[in-house]
Amino acid sequence: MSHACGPSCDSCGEQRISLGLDTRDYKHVIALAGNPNTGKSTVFNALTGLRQHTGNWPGKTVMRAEGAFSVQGVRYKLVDLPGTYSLLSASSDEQVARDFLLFSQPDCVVVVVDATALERNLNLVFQVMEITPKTVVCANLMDEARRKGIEVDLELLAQRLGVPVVGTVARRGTGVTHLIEVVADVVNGRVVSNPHVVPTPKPLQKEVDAVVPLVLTLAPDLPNARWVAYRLIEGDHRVREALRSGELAQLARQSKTIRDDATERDSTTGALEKSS
Ligand SMILES: Nc1nc2c(ncn2[C@@H]2O[C@H](COP(=O)(O)OP(=O)(O)OP(=O)(O)O)[C@@H](O)[C@H]2O)c(=O)[nH]1
Ligand SMILES: [Mg+2]
Repeated sequence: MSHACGPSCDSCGEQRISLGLDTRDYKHVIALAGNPNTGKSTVFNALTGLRQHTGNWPGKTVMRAEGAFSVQGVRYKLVDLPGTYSLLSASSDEQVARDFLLFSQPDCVVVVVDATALERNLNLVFQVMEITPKTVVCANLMDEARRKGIEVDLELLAQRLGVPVVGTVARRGTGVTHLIEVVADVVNGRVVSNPHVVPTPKPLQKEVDAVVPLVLTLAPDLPNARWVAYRLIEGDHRVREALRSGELAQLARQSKTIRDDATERDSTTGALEKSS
C-alpha cells in the first residue's frame, strides 16, 4: 500500500492539489460509488479538501456532492454519491447514485468497498462492471480488516475481478495517492481492464438486442440502453414508468448536453494549446 501523503505530496512526486469546490476546466469526471458507510465521503474529503458529512452510520450522503483536485496539472472533478447496495434499488438517494452511474458516463467509477465485508460489497462491484470497464475497486477500511484478522489478497481480487484493486485507510489518507495514480492510468487508457462479468445467455442476448432500438426510440442518446432493456425484460415497473413518462429521455438529453460541453471545451483547449 502507498504511504499516507497530504494534499500535495513531494515525496512521491505526485503533486496532488486539492481544489475544493472549484470544478472549473476539469478534464475527467470520477465517481465515488459504494455500499453505505464504506468511506466514500472520507476519500472525497481527502482528495478535494472539502468537508462532506462523515460518521459511523449508513445513509449520511443523500445527494451527490462535487469537488475537484488536480494531479500533475490535470484537473479532475470528483463526485461523491449516496451509498447504494444495488443499481436496482429504490430509495431516492440510491436513485441519485444509480442515475449518475448509468446516465452521466463518468470517465472512471471508483467503487469503495468495506474490506471487512467484501462478499456483501462485491454485488455492487459486479453491477458497476457491467456498465463500465473503467471501474476501480478501492478496498477501504484495511485497518479494520487487519484488526479483525481478515487478510485481503488485493492482487488475487484484482485478478479475479479483472479490474484494478487498491487498498486504502482513507481516514488516515493511506493509499489515496496510489488510488488516484491507478484511476489516472485507467482514464488515460494506460491500464485497460477486462472485467469478468457473467456472460449473457445467447437467447436473452437476442431479446435484449431487439429491445434496445425501441428504448432508443423513446429516449434517443440514452447511454446504457442495454441496461434499460434488461430491466424491461425483467419487468422492472419503475424503469418502464421512467421510460414511458419521458424521465429517461430527459436524463439522456441532460447527459448529452454535459458531454457535448466537455467535448467542445476539450477541442477549444486543444486549439488554444496548438496556437500558443
Ligand atoms: N477505521 C477506519 N475508519 C474509516 C476509514 N475510512 C472511513 N472511516 C470511517 O468510516 C465512517 C464512514 O465514513 P464515510 O466517509 O462517512 O462513509 P460513506 O461511504 O460516505 O457513508 P454514506 O454516505 O453514509 O454512504 C466514518 O466514521 C469514517 O471516519 C478507514 O479507512 N478506516
Ligand atoms: Mg458519504
